[in-house]
Amino acid sequence: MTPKFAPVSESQITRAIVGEFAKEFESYVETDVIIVGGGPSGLIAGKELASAGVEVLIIERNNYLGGGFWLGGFLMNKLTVRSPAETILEELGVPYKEYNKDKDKVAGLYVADSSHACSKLIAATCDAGAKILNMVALDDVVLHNEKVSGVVVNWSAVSALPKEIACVDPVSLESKLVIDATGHDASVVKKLEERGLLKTKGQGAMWVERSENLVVEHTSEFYPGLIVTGMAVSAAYGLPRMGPTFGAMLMSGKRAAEVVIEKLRV
Ligand code: 48F
Repeated sequence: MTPKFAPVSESQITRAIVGEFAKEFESYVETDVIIVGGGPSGLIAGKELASAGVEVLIIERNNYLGGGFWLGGFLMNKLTVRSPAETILEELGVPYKEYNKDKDKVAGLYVADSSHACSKLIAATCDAGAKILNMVALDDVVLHNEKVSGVVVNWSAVSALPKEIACVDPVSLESKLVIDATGHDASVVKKLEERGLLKTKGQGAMWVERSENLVVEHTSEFYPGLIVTGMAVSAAYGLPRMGPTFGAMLMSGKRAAEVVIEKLRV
């Protein structure tokens, strides 16, 4: 049988979008935590925080969430994690298998379908209650008394245009804490470096065996009010890169959420 759709007009659809967006946006103009970057580390930090009852807004410059998690590497949609990070795939309900250890004499290397893993992670973050503002790019930080207290943002489309064509002032969103989850760019950290407030070391060369532990260990408050997670940790502290394996991204996101929860308690 052909379905009979509800009788709704064009203007009612527009009002529903504008009204609901404006209401939600207004409620997140001041929030507990803003996460800049919706890749694996930012998403899992958002999921953990929202599950713990923290108000959290994720800002993502693309229209899609997931960052580098959509592909394992080299345009191939199989991703890897090293033990013990398969426990997070388990938690998310992502099917995975141990890589052929007999042939390659390797133990504790797991492979999953990246589309499946990324969709499950996005869904878990949204289900937990994190709010998403996509197509929005970081323009600057809000800095009060030498503490990061929010972000300045603009629509990605505006940020991408030359200033002489799109001379549009951004807006500010305030939060108790900000997480830089922008990956290799460490975009939030760089805004502080541009002002001479800190010095980053820049990402080190590839060394997977060292990098994953170091990234999780160094997930911390890098500047008052600003926590770094994922590859932003590597860029901030000058740690080796790890290439196409994602265990440390997931574990660093969880660690970032723990750091935030400890700080919010104080
Ligand atoms: O790059 P990305 O996936 O960062 P991550 O969570 O994970 C890194 C891995 O994907 C991989 C790796 C290790 O496995 O080397 O690269 O650290 O996700 C970063 C997200 O931040 C967004 C960007 O579009 C992406 O979705 N982003 C970056 N800069 C900005 C931003 C910005 N200025 N404003 C808003 N979003």
